[in-house]
Amino acid sequence: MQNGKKIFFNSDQHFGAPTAKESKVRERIFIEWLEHIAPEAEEIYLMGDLFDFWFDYKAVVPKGYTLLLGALARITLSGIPVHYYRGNHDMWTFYYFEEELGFIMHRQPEIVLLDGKKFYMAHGDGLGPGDRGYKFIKKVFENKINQWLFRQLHPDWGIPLARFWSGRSRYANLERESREREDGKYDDQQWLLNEPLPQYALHILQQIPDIRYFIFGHWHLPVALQLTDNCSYFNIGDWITHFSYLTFDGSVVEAKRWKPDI
Ligand SMILES: [Mn+2]
Repeated sequence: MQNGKKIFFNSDQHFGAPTAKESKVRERIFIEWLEHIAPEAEEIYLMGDLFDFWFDYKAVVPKGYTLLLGALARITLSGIPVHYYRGNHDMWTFYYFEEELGFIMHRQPEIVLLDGKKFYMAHGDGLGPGDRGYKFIKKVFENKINQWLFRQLHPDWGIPLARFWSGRSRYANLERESREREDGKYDDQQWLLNEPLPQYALHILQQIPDIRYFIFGHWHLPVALQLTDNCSYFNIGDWITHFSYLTFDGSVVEAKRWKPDI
């Protein structure tokens, strides 16, 4: 990497949750992080679910996030490319992030070369075996007619409805995660490897053996697994409880934590 700069990866901030007031605290911490890393950032990859819910209405922007959006726009204006892999909570970003914030949008998993090394990058939702329920709902949410129907709802009704829905899935996930943590599953490498995303990565790796790194968001647990001698797997984690992120300096990917001063 030129002049000792790094590529930064961050994901699953879920801003707006659980309440606007509580989210603001995390937004402030994220802005501090952005400003701290900017001088050494070659590029920034945001791997999805920046917002707990986002919808691009034609003439209305979801209220809030003013300082955050300004800080992100300032980053892209300063010439640092910000890549965005759309998440499942903000799959209804159509133009706003691109046009207003200057993000480079990615809507599908992609293989990219970073400093000559092959990275497989995706938010991670709906990949790997199982989770048929979500895969069905994703089709419903991606349907253009359904999106048009949702747009007809006044945002004062539509946004709280979507937040309620999103909150329910979040609490279900939190409950499952705390059970898995208590059962010690997160210390069990074999258990982690058998989860859908690592299984998906192993499957892709069989077809494309020269991938060096898999980088995913979505699963809100910071995970680092060695898939083979030459290939590593990372879940970034989240910006809710872990404040975790990754850096790549051209030779190694490192998992890090930001120590918020709450
Ligand atoms: Mn998420």
